[in-house]
Amino acid sequence: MTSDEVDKFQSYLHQAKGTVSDNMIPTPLYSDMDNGRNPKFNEINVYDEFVWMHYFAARQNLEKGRKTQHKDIPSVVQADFAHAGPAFLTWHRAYMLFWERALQKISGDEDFLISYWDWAGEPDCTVCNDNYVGESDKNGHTLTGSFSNWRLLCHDFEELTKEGELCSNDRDASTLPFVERSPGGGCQCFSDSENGTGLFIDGFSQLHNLVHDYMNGTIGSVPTASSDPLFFLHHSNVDRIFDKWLRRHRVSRDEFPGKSTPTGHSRYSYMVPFFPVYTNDEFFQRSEHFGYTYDDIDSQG
Ligand SMILES: [Cu+2]
Repeated sequence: MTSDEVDKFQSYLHQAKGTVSDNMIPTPLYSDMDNGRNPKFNEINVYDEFVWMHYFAARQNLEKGRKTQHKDIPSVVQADFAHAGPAFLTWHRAYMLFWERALQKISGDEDFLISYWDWAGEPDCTVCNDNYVGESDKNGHTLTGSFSNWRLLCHDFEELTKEGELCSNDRDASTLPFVERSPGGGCQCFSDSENGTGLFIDGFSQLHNLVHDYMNGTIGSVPTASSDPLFFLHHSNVDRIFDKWLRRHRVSRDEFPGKSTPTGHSRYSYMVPFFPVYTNDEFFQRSEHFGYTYDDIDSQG
């Protein structure tokens, strides 16, 4: 990134954090709104709206054994619409495009594009400095630089899920923890088991997971990950690799699996919770279809 691009990246993120979104988020679950008769929603800033969407897609949306008032709906599956299945790639692509569009809109800069951090062969988090996304403070794991006072939503998502409650932004912001990161510290990068992050699935998206886990902090746990701005530089690179793969193997959208997938991950599933709605296969196409490309990519990948 040129210094001008870095300045824009930082300043647009701050604008997003300081701009109220046109959308609202629910504070309790639908069932706690008298099944819709007593709607409860909160305003949210544009940045946190995206944090919340990532959390919401990954929470256990349909809990096992959860009672439903509709006897004809026996849904008792746990669903992560965005991870641990083929929709991982398409969901995150849609998410990044929605996010990029949102930043273009609030900044008025229609030419703004998200940059990627190509971590292949990197010795450490080379973008973890004040020019980009801050480094970890010497006194702890919190960040230096312009994101040092950023706080995260949904840090207590586990307790909330156990209680059958939804994470929302209805708490006093000053009580929320700061975004943390400590690259390389406490890394269990070569663990292949479920370790509470929900990121590990044998043989699947391992490189992507290792980067999350290596950062040792907010970005290492799915429901909070995108509170760290590094998330977007990382996922832009994941999208770049996805695009190279689509080109190199001449993959067509018809090849997106239609059966035997986890809930939300089949070809014609709508990606939750985006609106307007899109199916997975619509985003299983080369990036040029969506009007963008990468600087080191050609028709062969
Ligand atoms: Cu994710």
